[in-house]
Order: sequence, then structure tokens, then C-alpha cells
Amino acid sequence: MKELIELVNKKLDEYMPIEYPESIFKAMKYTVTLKGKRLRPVMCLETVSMLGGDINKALPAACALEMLHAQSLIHDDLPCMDNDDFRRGQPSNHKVFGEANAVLAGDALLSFAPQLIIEKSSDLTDIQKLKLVHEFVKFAGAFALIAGQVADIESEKTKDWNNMQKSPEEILDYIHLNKTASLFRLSVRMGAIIANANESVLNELDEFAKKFGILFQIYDDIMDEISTFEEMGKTLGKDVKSGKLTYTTLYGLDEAKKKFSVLFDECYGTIEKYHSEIFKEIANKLKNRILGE
Ligand code: GRG
Repeated sequence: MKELIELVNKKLDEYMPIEYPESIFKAMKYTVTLKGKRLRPVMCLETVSMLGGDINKALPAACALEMLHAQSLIHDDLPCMDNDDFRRGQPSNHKVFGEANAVLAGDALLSFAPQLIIEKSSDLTDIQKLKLVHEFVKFAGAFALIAGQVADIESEKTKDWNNMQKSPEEILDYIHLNKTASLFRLSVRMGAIIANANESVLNELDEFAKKFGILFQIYDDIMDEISTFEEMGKTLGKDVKSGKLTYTTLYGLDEAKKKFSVLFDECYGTIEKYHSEIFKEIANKLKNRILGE
């Protein structure tokens, strides 16, 4: 996994030159290149690899995934959204570059990422590139990532859950199937397209990524309660303090851990079927932190 992370970091640096007007290119590159886990690009590359494809063909798509993820983090941290001063252990984008530049940096990443897929994926067919960009705009938009963010913001304003069409449990799953799982789905789907996988493999990996997305969000919510700023690189405990709907505020810590355990076993079944050591490494890292070794 370390080698894949280093490869992604090298390509991100290469694909993101600082040009005039420097302020926008610096703001874009700042959040993208801060130390993150690089889960989404690694999951894309590993999907290609475990399906017998060539990861070199997937590097533009993998970097585009990290750019989309960074965009969502930059916008999520803005004062009009989650209002977070820290991200990846450093001041958030708007704290360094100002709000206007942070909004523009997010917008610019969102359009640069598909540009990169089209311009740099010279080893892929036109049909593959079209499919990749289609997947990208679909999962980044109002039918997926943005839907999750909107539902999340609306859930924070909800006072009376009795008058809602859906239960808090359903709304919480809806939020994170869209806000968190969307980018994991996009990662494995893009990997499957690059490896020329058939529809049934793509659908199986898509189902895995939905479950992994919820597993990862339960991990993130539990870590918000049991971890430290140093480990997570962001301000912790805000959600619990504000009574926000999360897996731990809704179910309690013990029940959230049980849900994590059930989903972990389901995800691990798919990982074993595809013999992926890297997916095993990712899943076990999360499990060891939540359930112990
Ligand atoms: C696409 C225009 C447009 C807007 C996006 C702001 C927004 C709408 C969505 C927010 C999505 C978001 C921030 C989801 C949180 C997902 C999550 C658990 C992030 C943490 O991921 P890690 O732990 O982070 O992988 P690192 O820093 O390690 O990469």
C-alpha cells in the first residue's frame, strides 16, 4: 500500500503545476497534497490490479479521485458548511487562502479532475474515457455526493423526527451512502472500467463499496469519540456536542461497534474472494482501531 501511496503522491505533484495566477493553483494543490490516507486512489488502483489490469493506465483517474475528495473536504470545511478550521492536521483551505479562493479552488478541482482523465489517459480507449467521466460527474453531483451533503445539512436542522417521511436510521444511511460511499463506489467502478471488467463484477464491487462506505463512516464516527486531533488531523467531538445525527449519537458506541463488525465481515468476504492483500490491509487497519487486534 505504501508504494501505491507514493506513486499517487508523485503523480499528484506532477499533474499540478503552479501557474499564473498562482493563488488558485496553490490553493488547489494545498489540500490535495496535504498528508491524507489516499484511500480512494489506492482503492481504484488496487481494483485495476486485482482484476488483472495495468495500474499505469489508471493513474490519471486515481489522481482525479483524490482531487474530487479534496474538493469535497475544502467545501465541507467552509464556514457556510461544517465550519472546520483544521483538515489533515493543518489549517483548512479557507483559513490559509481565504473563503473566496477556497470556493474557487474546490470548483477548479472539480473541473480539473475530469480534464485530467481526458488529457492524460492516453492508454485508454475513447469509450473508456467517456465512461470514466460519466461515472465521475454522476457520483460528484446532485444524485450522489451533493445529495448526501444536502441531506446532512437538512438533518442538522431537523427538530421533530416524527414529522419526517423517513426514520433517523434511514436518513443516516441515506446521507452516508451518498456523502461517503459515493467516492468509494466511484473508485472501484473506475478501476473496473479501466480493467475492462464485465457488468457482474462491476456490480459486485459496487455493492462492496456501498458497504465499505458505511463501514468507513461508522469508523469515522467512532474515531470522532475515541481518537485524538493528532491521529485524525481535524477537530473532534463537535458532532456529539452539537447532537448531530451520527452512527454513535443514534446507536451508541457499543451498538455502532456491533454494526461495524457485521459490515466488516460482509466486506471481508468480497475482499477474500478477490484475493486482495491491499483491501485486506485497509480493512484490517480500520478494524484494529475500532475492535482491537
Ligand atoms: C461536489 C460540488 C460538490 C460538492 C461536494 C461538501 C460536499 C459536497 C460533500 C462533503 C463530503 C464529505 C466531506 C464527506 C466526508 C467523507 C469522509 C469520511 C472524509 C474523510 O475521509 P478520509 O478519512 O480523509 O479518507 P483523508 O484526509 O485521510 O483523505
